[in-house]
Amino acid sequence: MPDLILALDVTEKKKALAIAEACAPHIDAIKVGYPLALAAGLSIAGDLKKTGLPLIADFKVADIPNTNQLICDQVFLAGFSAIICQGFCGMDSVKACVASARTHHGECYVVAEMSHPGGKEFFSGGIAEQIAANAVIAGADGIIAPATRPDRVAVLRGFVGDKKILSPGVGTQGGSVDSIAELVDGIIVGRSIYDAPDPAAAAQSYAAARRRQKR
Ligand code: O7E
Repeated sequence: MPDLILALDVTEKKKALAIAEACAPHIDAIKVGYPLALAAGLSIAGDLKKTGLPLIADFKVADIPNTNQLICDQVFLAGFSAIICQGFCGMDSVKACVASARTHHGECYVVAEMSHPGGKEFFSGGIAEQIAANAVIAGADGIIAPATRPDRVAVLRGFVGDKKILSPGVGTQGGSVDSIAELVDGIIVGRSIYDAPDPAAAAQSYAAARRRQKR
């Protein structure tokens, strides 16, 4: 059964914390990206830690190795348990993120292919496959692959073996739990939970949907 990960892209700190607290019993981790971190500061990790859930920093780190390591160190020191980086900057840049994750006993995930329509423009033609293979060689914990294209996730699974695949794009972007749950280790859902009239009920229903799947 894949984890259910809430993408908490809410820019009001009070609202974000209320949604996190209400959804916590139904989810396995919280992903924080630029929208919330820029609005509330990195210290939001300390506030969200009260939920007891792992916190994934989705800063899609994409720089030279030294800068990547400095960014990741700050993220882990703030209390996050995982970092997401881009793979297209090359193996050395990914390795720097992995090294920081190891130093801080955290995890590192590499974006292999993105879920939006434009994600097909530059990640196609074998690039995503190469990024996925590099993520494995670099020692990353897994990759990010699109729930909007289960066929592509199945292909990328062949490159990462038992490494984890976390998959965004379920709900608002058109992906479904039914078509992706058996292929991945984590399903990332944002707007379909935090914009729902009752976010906790929405989280509960996504949790139940992925429970019906075998993996
Ligand atoms: O569409 P939503 O509202 O369910 O949100 C999806 C979240 O996943 C959102 O935070 C977005 O930034 C992120 N995401 C994608 O939607 N597509 C991708 O290809 C990659 C990500 C992402 O999270 O990358 C790192 C995991």
